[in-house]
Amino acid sequence: MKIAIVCYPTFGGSGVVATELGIALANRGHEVHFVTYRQPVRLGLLNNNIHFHEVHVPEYPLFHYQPYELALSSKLVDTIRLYNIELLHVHYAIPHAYAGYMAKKMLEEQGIYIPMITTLHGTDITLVGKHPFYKPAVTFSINQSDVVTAVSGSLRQRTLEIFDIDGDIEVIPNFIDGKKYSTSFTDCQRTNMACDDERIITHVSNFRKVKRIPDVLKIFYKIQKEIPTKLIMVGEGPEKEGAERLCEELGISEKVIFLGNSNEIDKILCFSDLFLLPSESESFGLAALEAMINRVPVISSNVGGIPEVNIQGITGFLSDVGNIDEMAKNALAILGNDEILEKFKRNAVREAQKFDILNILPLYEDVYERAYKSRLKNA
Ligand code: GMT
Repeated sequence: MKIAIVCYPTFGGSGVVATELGIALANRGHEVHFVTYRQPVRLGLLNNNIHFHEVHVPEYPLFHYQPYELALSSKLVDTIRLYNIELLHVHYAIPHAYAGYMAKKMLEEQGIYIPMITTLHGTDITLVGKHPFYKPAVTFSINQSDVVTAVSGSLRQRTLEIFDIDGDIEVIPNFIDGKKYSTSFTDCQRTNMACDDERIITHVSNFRKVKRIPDVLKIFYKIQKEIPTKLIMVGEGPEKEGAERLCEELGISEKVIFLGNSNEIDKILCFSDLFLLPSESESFGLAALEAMINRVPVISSNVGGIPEVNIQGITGFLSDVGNIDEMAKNALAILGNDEILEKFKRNAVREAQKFDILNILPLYEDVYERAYKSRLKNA
């Protein structure tokens, strides 16, 4: 099939899922065309099956806001026509489903019918999308999509609660490519990061408020008082500066390493003993899943889709948002004993394997098949 994928090309989870999905589809023989404003960060070399089309938004000083949706929908119309694209898959309702709908309508005027699949990822619903300024447009674009998927049962439920949705929403969870990890390195170069007697704790995110970065540091503060530990903070975002200041205030700067954005998350997770994800809301928690497949247990909040990934008492522990004391206590229970830590590590990887792309890709292909049939009906 010839599929156009629209996503955010940045380090955010939705962009990662869209990119990895596109790569997997291309490996299965589909022709995949990414349409976005920059080449997605996880997209490596382009080939016969993977194409990238950049959306340019010409700057015009008269406009206070440059019209990205307009440029995106025009680029979609051109790309779909030029490459005879058969399906459009947009990740993130805002503004991609909206722009996708406009492209679909413009193409219909030219006698071309293109089915649109919209995948909801979380903040497009739970944070931004439900704002009264956006809600009517988000409701409309979801209802106009031929198939709608959400990345967890929890996100599906929240979407149905918040918006007036006409049709069904299918759940297709986030995934990881287990093959990548089964052949991964054995030398984690742990000694570059910590001494032999130190445990390594990791947090990976885009440092937005929703990730509760101060909680990460306060949990770590309590842990390091009890056992020798280092904290690795991976990512960039608005909360980073405040985090560096808080480390100084807490007197833990020497034990916290800020690494910035990284394309080598797996290498970092390879030498990690525990992952912290105390988010305010999280539709799935791809970062937790990536930790788990690398044998890293997770201490997280008990919100959104996280309980569908991090299993209480098995792969880690979940607590109410902001319950720093309990999160630190649970972390110490795992880190304080070699045998317990090993058991949690084994469990983490076993549970993560359930989300292997080999299990998830057929679910997307099934959705594509059904959407494609609707195309034939409408042709
Ligand atoms: O929160 C992020 O890290 C980025 C965000 C995004 O919009 O790209 O991630 C969302 O989508 C991911 C992929 O489906 C989910 O795993 C994350 O849980 C979700 N983030 C939130 O719901 C806050």
